Amino acid sequence: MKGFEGTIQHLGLSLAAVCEQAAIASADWIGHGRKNEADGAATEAMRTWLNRMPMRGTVVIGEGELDEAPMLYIGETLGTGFGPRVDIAVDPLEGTALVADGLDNSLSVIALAPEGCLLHAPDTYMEKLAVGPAAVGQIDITAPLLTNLERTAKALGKDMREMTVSIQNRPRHREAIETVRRAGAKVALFQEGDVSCLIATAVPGAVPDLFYSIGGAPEGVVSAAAIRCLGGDMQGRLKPENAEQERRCLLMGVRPDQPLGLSDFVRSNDCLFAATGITDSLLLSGVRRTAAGQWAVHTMLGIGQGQQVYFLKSQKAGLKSPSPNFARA
Ligand code: VTB
Repeated sequence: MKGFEGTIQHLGLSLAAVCEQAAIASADWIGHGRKNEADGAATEAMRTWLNRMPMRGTVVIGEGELDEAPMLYIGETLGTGFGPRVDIAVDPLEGTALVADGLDNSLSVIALAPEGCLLHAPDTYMEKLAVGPAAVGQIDITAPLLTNLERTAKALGKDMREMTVSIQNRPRHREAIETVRRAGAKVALFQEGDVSCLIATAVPGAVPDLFYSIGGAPEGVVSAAAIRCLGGDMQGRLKPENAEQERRCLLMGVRPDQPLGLSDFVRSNDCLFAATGITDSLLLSGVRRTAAGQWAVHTMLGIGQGQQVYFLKSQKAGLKSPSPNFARA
């Protein structure tokens, strides 16, 4: 943790506000079949509002590399230039296809930690396993899924038939799905958006007891910050698909297949996590227009130090998001 000055907890509420603005900006695009426009609106709003925060931030997980010239590229510096030095991981629109198709489970998400404390994850797949606070220390990504399921059930004091495992509905997970069902437990399949499903394992009252899936590595780091704030547990392993991706893993200092724990993803308790629902999900309600013409938004804010987690319902005027331009369709 080099060059870190001051604490970051006081940035919590403004971080939540950044997510809210990104979610509101993309909400006009729900159901219009235009992934890029929805993503662009969320990204632009997130960047504008992050730049107003009193911090010296660097994007370590973003929308791409500098040479691809996206907004919120890896290495971009953000904030007013005064305040703590922080690493920023963003996913302005988690579930672009969901928003384009008007489906549930999309979020706007950010994680923040002191400089040098967030894993620089390459844009490859990652195998992920997560549980809530009652099963901390019970998961092992190198062990068979069945072992993880049995140990989690024991820690939760649940019968196998009461256990639910959240898994993304993909052919690559066929064996995992069969393993869980053969063991007598339930599988809650989801189509897209592993961040909300993974985090839900650590939220009291939410359905999944265990999360297992191979999904995006950047999403894994963002999710880990939330799990850290919630006091749950998570492990992962990068799953590069070719030699070029393997090279990128090594460049970022992570051996492919090296088991990663919560403190590898987020190397400090002093982290922040914020997510605002765009469409409804297990975690949060989506953005709504109120009768008074305001925006009603639902945001989760996690403050790692002290493991404080808030679910905030706010009403705001919001940025005027650009109306969908159907002429360009
Ligand atoms: C994963 C997951 C994301 O997209 O990246 C997934 O982490 C992509 O999976 O949450 P496929 O390559 O199998 O489509 C999301 O579900 C949504 O961005």
